[in-house]
Amino acid sequence: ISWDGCYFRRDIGFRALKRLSPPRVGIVLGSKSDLPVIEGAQKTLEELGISYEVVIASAHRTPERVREYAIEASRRGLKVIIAVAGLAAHLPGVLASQTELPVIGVPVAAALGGLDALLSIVQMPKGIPVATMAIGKAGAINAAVMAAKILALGDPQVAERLRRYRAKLAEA
Ligand code: RP5
Repeated sequence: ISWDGCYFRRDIGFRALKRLSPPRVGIVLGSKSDLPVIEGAQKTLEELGISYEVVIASAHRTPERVREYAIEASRRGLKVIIAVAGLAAHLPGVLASQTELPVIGVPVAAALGGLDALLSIVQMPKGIPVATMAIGKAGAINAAVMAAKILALGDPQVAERLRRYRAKLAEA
């Protein structure tokens, strides 16, 4: 499996991503049906000038793909993984168990209002954390902001863009 290039984006049929440099954030979705949840997150990352990729890999339907992605993520230059899933949402935890990168989990409301996914993601055993966001679109946007905050620790440009982003929120 090659994770580089446009293969998965073409597969998804998603609009062209602003990706001038190698991705620093990897957004992994448990299903194509999760795509609408991350639109705001994508816009936020673009506004903050953070390169990202979108990949579909399911902890249950394509576990080998998830494993390969987690194992290769750091070597490929990714700094943060955002994992988005609904129902028995094992994806963020399974990724976190196989990479040293920080994993941010976003529960999707596919059933039970998303409470099932929230609890699946947040209740990690000690030693393997997943930074768990709110359910749905707001959580996905916050995942993008959280990823930016992590990157900002070593990137003054991202820190400055985040400062402006927050000023804009206050203004609004
Ligand atoms: C999860 O189950 C996905 O993350 C999605 O939120 C939910 C439903 O998936 P589909 O049946 O729509 O593929 O794996």
